[in-house]
Amino acid sequence: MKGDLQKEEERKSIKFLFLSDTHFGVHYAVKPRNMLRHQYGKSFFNKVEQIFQSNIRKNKIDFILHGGDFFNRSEPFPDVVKKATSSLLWAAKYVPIYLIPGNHERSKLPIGLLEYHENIHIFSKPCSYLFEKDEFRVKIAGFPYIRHHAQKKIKPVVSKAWKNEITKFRTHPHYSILLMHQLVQGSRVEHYTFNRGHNVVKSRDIPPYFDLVATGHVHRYQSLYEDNKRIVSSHTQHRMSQNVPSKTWCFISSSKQESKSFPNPMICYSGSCERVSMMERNEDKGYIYGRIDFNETINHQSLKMELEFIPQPSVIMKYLKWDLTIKPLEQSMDELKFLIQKLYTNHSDSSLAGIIHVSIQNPESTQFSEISPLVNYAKEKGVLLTFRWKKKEKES
Ligand SMILES: [Mn+2]
Repeated sequence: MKGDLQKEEERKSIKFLFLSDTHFGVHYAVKPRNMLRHQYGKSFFNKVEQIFQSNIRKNKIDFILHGGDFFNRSEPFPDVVKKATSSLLWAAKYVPIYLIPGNHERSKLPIGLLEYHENIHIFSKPCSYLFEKDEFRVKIAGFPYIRHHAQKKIKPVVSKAWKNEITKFRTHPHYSILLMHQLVQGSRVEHYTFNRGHNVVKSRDIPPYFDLVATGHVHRYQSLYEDNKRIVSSHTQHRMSQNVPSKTWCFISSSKQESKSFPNPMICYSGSCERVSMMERNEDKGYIYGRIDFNETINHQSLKMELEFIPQPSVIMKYLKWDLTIKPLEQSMDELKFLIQKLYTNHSDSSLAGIIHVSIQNPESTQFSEISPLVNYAKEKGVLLTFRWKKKEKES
């Protein structure tokens, strides 16, 4: 009987994809000499194409956020622009895309007339756009990469982005996202935390009227927030939900759920979609899938948001250090051959089986001719192998 009187309100949702640092054109040669490196470069395009397709077709997302460094260079080759924009154009047929020009684009995005596409929104100046569905309004504010003194400039730039509304807002938004491409204090890469510097932005300088900050620049996925004056960065917690009215976040892992509440917005780095350099060899790569849930009447108390980092298969990278004063060359070469064979066997298709970089310390009299047969052997097995000689350090 009660069910008849109290009609259950229908739950609705807005779903989005957040990705960043696609670095189109990196390791990609227009006239390739090394086919393995070229394959590696090509995989950046294929990966994003797949992410777009599965999220638009299967997940039925409503919009896409790109956190910058779309291209690897400020003046990409026409071939690179063509390949990258064809994915972008395909996605823009279905959903709006919001993009930040990053540092690699020198804060400007060279996509020509695409800038005028009705579904492609580039933050070439600090401004905000409105996304609306089922009367639910999401405000997306953003600004191009601040090249110098970001720490000092961030406050006025963010407030300008918030006020400069490109799409006119009739009333207040229900959810607000800040999209940017900056270093935030406390963000981490392996063995390093960004803490000080005129370009390191403080999270407390981002106003609490934002519910979420989606940022690019740091290539490692992580969620960042200030908890009791301590900055926490986590790259292992992949799922979290936000109770929007109470500003409480719940981190969900298979074994436990942990709730935290903090006044300033959570800062999220999706990281790069593929390993751009050796430095990223131990990082998970992927993108973020977000979902905002609300009631039919859009009652603020019922607002919930869920974020999930979705790891993607990425190229296997190995970094080796050879100190020939410790281990003889022959033994190191045998071990390397074994590793190449292992990568080859574990690999399922005909694409790149892995990348190995060897740094040779104290090479003494070792010549490249001694190790060059290994380069060819690796090539046959689909492994991209590179060497670097490190001269003996001067004794002080
Ligand atoms: Mn980048």
